[in-house]
Amino acid sequence: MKTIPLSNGPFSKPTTDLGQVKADITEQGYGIVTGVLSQQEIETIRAVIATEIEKEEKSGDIKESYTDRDNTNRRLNILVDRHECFLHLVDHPLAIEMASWFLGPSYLEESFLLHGLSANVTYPGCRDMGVHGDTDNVLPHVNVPVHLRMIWYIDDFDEDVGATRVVPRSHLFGKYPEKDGSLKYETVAAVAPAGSVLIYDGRLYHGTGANISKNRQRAAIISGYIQPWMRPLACYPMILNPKAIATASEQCRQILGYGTVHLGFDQPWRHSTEEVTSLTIGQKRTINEMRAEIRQD
Ligand SMILES: O=C(O)CCC(=O)C(=O)O
Ligand SMILES: [Fe+2]
Repeated sequence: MKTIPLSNGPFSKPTTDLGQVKADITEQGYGIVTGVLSQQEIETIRAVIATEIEKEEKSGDIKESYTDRDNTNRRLNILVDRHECFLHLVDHPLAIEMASWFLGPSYLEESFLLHGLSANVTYPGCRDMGVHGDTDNVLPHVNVPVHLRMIWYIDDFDEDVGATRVVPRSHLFGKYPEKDGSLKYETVAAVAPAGSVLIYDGRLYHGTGANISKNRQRAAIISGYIQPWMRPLACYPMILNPKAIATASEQCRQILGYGTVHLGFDQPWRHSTEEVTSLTIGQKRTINEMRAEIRQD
């Protein structure tokens, strides 16, 4: 088997400097921001994850993921329905700043969309996930950035506990990795303390590391943001409990897909329930403002 060696370093290092993180994402495909979540936020999320996993284990309704090699990890989806702490990650100021920067302006000013929001918890013995690109779920490889990923570290991520592994600069390889195992890629571990966020271009080759620790778990919350003209992994207005987002900001609801510009051609969702339609957001500008933008004469 052929192994593709790492590109020349130095590689992205954890930092609080968002200018540096943006430069790292552009050049290396990923950057790491430290000190984003407070101790309180980390503990709340960790406790909610533990309770939710326990519930699923008791009910026997455990969601397996085809992307993992075995079931020594736990994945949780539909997080927004489970606890409000996850709603705060959707429109967290860091997510808004980075997604706005990465994705640029949107057609008719509709905000970018949430492409996924899930938890991945690995335990000792969990094998690595294998190198992949996240955007290959949604569209053919494109040579522009259209998908920003964020991994929120709920525990300390180090080599032993299976920190996410990345192939620096692979966002520029121009194709996704082979899925037949014929090529192997050297990777580096994105090591950083709990409360940090790994932010990467959806084209970056990466994957969960193997958890070879004796007795430590490693919890991650994984989110993604895409252009509103792309199709997210989930149609949140159809699967979320409207009560769970009753307090969400307008921007948060738009990110979750309640904007009626792209989903409805600016028509109200006339056949949804009143509870759902009351959460939708239409075009924010007047017709004349929009006309003025495209015709100056
Ligand atoms: O948990 C991780 O470290 C990464 C998981 C991942 O890459 C994925 O679920 O696509
Ligand atoms: Fe991934």
